[in-house]
Parts: sequence; C-alpha cells; structure tokens
Amino acid sequence: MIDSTKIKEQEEYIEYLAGHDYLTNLPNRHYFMERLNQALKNNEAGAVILFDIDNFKSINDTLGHVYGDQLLKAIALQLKPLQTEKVLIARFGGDEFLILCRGTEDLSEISDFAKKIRRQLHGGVMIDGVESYFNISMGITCFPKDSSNLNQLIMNADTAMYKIKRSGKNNMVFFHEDMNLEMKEKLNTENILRDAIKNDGFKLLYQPQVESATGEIIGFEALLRLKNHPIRPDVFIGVAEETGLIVEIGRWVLKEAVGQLKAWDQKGFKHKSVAVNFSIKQLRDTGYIDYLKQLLFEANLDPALIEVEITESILLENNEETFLFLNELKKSGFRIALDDFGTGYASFNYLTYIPVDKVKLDKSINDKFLKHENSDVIESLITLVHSLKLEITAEGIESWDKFEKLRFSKCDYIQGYLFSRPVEADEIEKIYEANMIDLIRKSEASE
Ligand code: G
Ligand code: G
Ligand code: MN
Repeated sequence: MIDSTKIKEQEEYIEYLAGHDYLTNLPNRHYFMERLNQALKNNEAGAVILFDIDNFKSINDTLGHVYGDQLLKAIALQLKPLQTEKVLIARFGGDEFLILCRGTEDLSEISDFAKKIRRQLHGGVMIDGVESYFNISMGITCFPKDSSNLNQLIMNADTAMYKIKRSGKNNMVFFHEDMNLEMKEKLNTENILRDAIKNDGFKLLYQPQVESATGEIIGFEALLRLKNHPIRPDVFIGVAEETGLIVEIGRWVLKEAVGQLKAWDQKGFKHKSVAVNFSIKQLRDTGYIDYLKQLLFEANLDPALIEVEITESILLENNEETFLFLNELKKSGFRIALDDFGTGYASFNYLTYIPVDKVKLDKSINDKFLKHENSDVIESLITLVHSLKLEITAEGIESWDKFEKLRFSKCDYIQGYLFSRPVEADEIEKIYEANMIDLIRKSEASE
C-alpha cells in the first residue's frame, strides 16, 4: 500500500530543502533570488542588503569550523524575529547573508532597518553558554532606483560591501554609481599589473640617502614604478596588496635590486646599500627570505647591502610569525628599517624588542615639527632613537632649512627632494660618489 500523505510530506520536505539552507534553516540563495525576481516583476520598490561577518576566516581558523557553524546558526536565530511579510532574511552562502526589504525605497527607512540589524547582532550571540562578539560589514542597494536587474542588484550590494571591507570593515554603506567606476579602475589597474608581471613592465627608481654630517650618499631606496603607465605607486601598490599580486611583484623587486647592486659592483662602484619596501601582505610569502638569501649568494654580495623597510602595521599583526620573520631576516644578515615612523601607532616600546637597525621619520612628522618653534620635538625623538642604539633617517626633506635643523639635531641620514627625487639607475651613477651637500651648495650658488 502506498501512503499518499507520506509521499506528500516527503515532496514538501524536498521542496523545503531546495529552498532552505541546511545549516541555519534560513531560506537559501535560490529562494531569495526567486522572491526578488517576483518583486522586480511586480514593479515593487525595495532594498537588497548584503552583509558578512568581519574576519570570519580567522574565527574559523582559530576557533574551528564547528564554532564557525554555530556562529552562523546563532546569527540566523538572532535575525529570525526581524522576519516579516515584507522582510526576507536568507543565507547567501559562506558567511554572507542577504535581506530583501519590500515596500519602500525610502533611504532613511531602509537605513534605520539596516541599523536595527546591526544592533541586533552587535549585542553578541550565545554559543555554548558563552557570549560571542563579532562585527559585520554591510552593503545596501535599492530597487528600482539603482537597478531593476536581479543580478545587477546583487552585484551592487556586493560592491558596496566590498567598499566597506576595504575601508576598515564594521560599517554599512549604500551603493553608489561611483563605486562601479572605482571597481573598474581597480580591475583595470589589476590587469595592468598582471601584464607588467608577464611583460617586464616594472622598473625601479632609486632615491639617495645622504649622511647629514658628511654629505656622502650611503645608500638608496628602491621605489617601484610602472614603465608604461602613469598610475601613482601608492595606488597600484594598494591594488597589488589587495589582489595578492604584491607577493610576485615583491620578488621581482628583490631580483632587480640585487641585480642593480651587482651591476654597480661590477662597474667598480663602492658598495652602498639598497633599501626595498616590504608590505605586510608579503608576510604570506614564506619563501621571501630564502629567495633573498639565494640572490645575494649568487651575486656574491654581503646581505647587509639590502635593507628591508617594514612599517608599523606589520607589528600590529603581532603574531609569532612576524617576530620569527624579522628575527630570521636579521639573522641572515639583512638590515631592517622601520618606515613611516610616526604616522601610525608608533610605540617606542616596539623598538625595544623588534630587531630593527634604523627608524625612518615620516615626512608628515618632519613637516610638522621642523617649523621654527617645534624643532625640540624632533631633537628629542632623535635622541631617544639614538639611546636605543638605532640609526635614524629623516624622509621627505625638501628644504635646506629643514636639513640644517636635522643635521644640528644629529639626525644620521636625510632622504628627500632637496638632494634628489627618485631617479633611474643611470642618473644615480652620475652622483654616486658625489658629495651631495657640496653639490646642492654649488647648484644654489649658480642660480
Ligand atoms: O615613491 P613613492 O610614491 O614611490 O611610493 C609610494 C608608496 O609605495 C610608498 O608607501 C612606498 O613605500 C610604496 N612602495 C614603493 N615601492 C614599493 C615596493 O617595491 N614594494 C612595496 N611593498 N611598496 C613600495
Ligand atoms: O612609504 P615610503 O616612505 O616608502 O614612501 C616614500 C615616498 O616618499 C615615496 O613616494 C617617495 O617618492 C616620496 N618622497 C621622497 N622624498 C620626498 C620629498 O622630499 N617630498 C615628497 N613630497 N615626497 C618624497
Ligand atoms: Mn620606504
């Protein structure tokens, strides 16, 4: 005998499964898309809200996937009371949730609702009897205002959420057309970078670092440029970091810089150091140090000729790995400089336990404190750095006046347009052995 009610139940269950997420029991992406499609077909107005959990990956990695699953379930539970006839809450996949609000396109109304969601989650959730706190990043797009195309709306919400992710997470923003332009430019830059990696499209410029007591060039900072595109370095470096391309590009920089050291060595120039910039995203390049060691070994050059410039941000990521990385660099004979000093969370405390050789005072600090009344501050900074047995370079020095003050305050090295902009290697060769102080004096006298 066939039990027809049982079959009916099974059919309903299968249908339910097709439209729901097994973990959270929320409607799934498929179900959401159908509902949104209906709303668009009926010419309704409304909003699509997309959010995800900040740093969910590290929650998963540190607390385990089971915990991650529990968190997703708890969030679903917490959001269920907000579900109404007009509000559909769905799981999009992974740690992403989608909310469909129908019946209004009023920005402040939608914004209020989005804030309500954030409040509902910010109080934390209970997992195994323990409060768990987390942040979310949220993108919102309205229909038909922003688009009445299903996929476009999802893309809009995603673009807006992505924007929040990039600007520090834990926030919400409405989609805006400009964001598409920004995304397009980013994609364009990304393609240019990929092309440059394949087709030898990068070059390094070198900026001299001058010993303030003598005027002698002691080394150079290598600064990356695109050969064929006028995109600003901070812009394309940012994209390289976001896309992970910085790892490959960073290796190119090392190869090129060591090649240049070798070329100068073979031309009989006196050995001078080259500093390369190291981005926090390059920490994931676990072969970085071995690669660099190998390059110097093959070139038969002293590792001390390479100085790696790190920034404070790398120290905030202060896990065991960062310290191992820095210690390994140091142990291998490379020098380490702390770049952009004074711009971030600069703590002198760091300087006592990370193996840096040198601190680079940021241009903004120099500009601020080298004005007439303020130079005491710089002098104290320099004294403090010296008392930690570290060297100090002042960056972004453009005037003779600032240079004099720094020299008077015993700042070891000066880097800036006063002496030279970053220039091509063959330009460097013309001034390699020059006394930069004499050179500036002469050029000023002849003006
Ligand atoms: O010259 P300037 O405009 O080059 O540099 C802009 C920014 O780009 C600076 O913060 C500088 O540290 C960074 N930068 C320049 N070259 C490199 C590089 O080779 N690698 C990394 N990671 N950053 C670089
Ligand atoms: O982040 P980092 O310190 O690596 O970047 C150094 C940046 O400072 C580069 O963009 C370089 O071109 C720029 N720079 C170097 N000297 C000067 C200067 O005298 N004035 C200005 N405005 N920028 C400088
Ligand atoms: Mn630098």
